[in-house]
Amino acid sequence: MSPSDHVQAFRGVLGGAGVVDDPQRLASYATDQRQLFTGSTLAVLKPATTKHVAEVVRLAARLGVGLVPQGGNTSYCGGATPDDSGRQIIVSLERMDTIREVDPLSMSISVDAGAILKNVQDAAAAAGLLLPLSLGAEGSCRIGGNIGTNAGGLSVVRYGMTRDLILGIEAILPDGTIISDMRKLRKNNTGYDVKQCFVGSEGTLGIVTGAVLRLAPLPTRRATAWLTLAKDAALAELLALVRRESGELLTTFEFITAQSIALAAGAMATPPSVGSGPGGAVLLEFASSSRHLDLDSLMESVISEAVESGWVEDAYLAQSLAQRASMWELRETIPEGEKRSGGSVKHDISVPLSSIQRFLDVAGEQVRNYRADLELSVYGHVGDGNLHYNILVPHGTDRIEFTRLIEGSLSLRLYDTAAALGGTFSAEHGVGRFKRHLLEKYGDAGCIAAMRRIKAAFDPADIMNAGAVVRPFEPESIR
Ligand code: FAD
Ligand code: 2HG
Ligand code: ZN
Repeated sequence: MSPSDHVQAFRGVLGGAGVVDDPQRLASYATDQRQLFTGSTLAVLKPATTKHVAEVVRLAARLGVGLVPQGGNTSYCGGATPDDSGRQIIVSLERMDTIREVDPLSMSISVDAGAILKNVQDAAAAAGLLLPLSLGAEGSCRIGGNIGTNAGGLSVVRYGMTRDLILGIEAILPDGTIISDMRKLRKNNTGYDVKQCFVGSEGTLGIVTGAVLRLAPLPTRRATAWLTLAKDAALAELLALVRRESGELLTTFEFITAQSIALAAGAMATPPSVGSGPGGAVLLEFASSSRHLDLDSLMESVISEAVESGWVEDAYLAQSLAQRASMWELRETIPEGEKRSGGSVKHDISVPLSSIQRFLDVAGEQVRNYRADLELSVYGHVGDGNLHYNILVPHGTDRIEFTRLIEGSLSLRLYDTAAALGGTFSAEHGVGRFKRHLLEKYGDAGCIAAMRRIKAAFDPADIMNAGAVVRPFEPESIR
């Protein structure tokens, strides 16, 4: 069968509306979000139901065609992008975006995997509940992609990552078998936790078509503060202080350096009312659904203790929703600010909290030694030990060439430092196609062997997102 016969066969399953093969429309689907790589796809398949997905997968298995699941295509490591072989087809879940059910008493929401994260948050909020997953791409990323990458975001310090929010799953295995475990149970110790296999698997084990997510009480009160830090402020110690005093009320502790603040401010329509201290800044938020807690006065007490410690120079407590929104916008606009400045080489590292300062010191020296004029944009979810340690592309330099150069040299030194401190080269963005060699270099050999066995057990014919995360399956390598 020729490639165009393949497309025709999929059209037979999905109808005309379910298959896009106009080359002009394919380009954006076949290019990763950071525009580092464009793969090749014969078509984009857009199933509208779970049954459709199962039929597509069965047909692909029969024809020997590879599939690449795609949600919002906002991920950072090329996991949603096909390779350049021309033998893979993208399956976009964008037509499967129904909110199936909100159950306020079970505190759960059941959705199609193509539902946009923001729409799921809104549906939960309409029922007085919170979907505690929040990230800058929430207006376009989709639940299947969040599950695929085990997305983190801006409130992990309190609620955990996507993995912590999954109660049930519906998914199609690479032979077309439907897993239909959309239960809302918190407790269900009945063998292997199959749904968790899909979390963070980046489309390599099957296609997620639905999920049940855990909800939390919707905060009715928030206290949001912007702390400007003194030079050499002890970040981990400051976080420990805040944690000790605020306990479970702490939802956000985001660290931002002056350079990142300047980049974001430059990309905002209205200039922010807050800025940086010599040691950067922290966006801090407490939230509660209780009407009886006085979060503002708790925040004020925590801040004054932090100021006394000498780590915090100044603090601004948001006095209105508009002020809070402006602080959040400043944080969330950093990736856009980097893009507008010409782009950056990203390092999504994580180290134990006790080693954050050491990482910053050693990495700073490594960058200076490599090339003294390089500029950094460093920020991140320090509450989770996660730093975005990004190196700005110098003005007038080709972004792709610079990225290749840095990733083959300086990046490895930075990852070595993170690894030596017990950290990782990818805290939240995954492995995808771009970081597979890093998993091979830094991953535990036993874990990688286990991953290959899991991949081979789920997908012996290597249909699902071949080439992402782990090396293509070689039978002898798993014996
Ligand atoms: P895609 O990019 O479409 O896919 C991601 C992976 O999941 C791919 O490997 C794909 O094959 C697989 N996949 C997609 N759908 C399915 C499915 N239905 N079944 C099986 N596999 C599937 N990430 C964070 O963790 N924290 C952040 O704070 C954060 N902030 C961001 C801010 C911005 C501005 C941007 C652009 C991105 C940010 N990201 C962040 C990265 C990204 O938004 C997340 O990784 C998100 O979870 C990806 O969702 P998506 O729908 O776009 O997935
Ligand atoms: C964030 O935290 C995202 O804003 C994006 O994870 C990080 O662009 C980046 O480096
Ligand atoms: Zn992040």
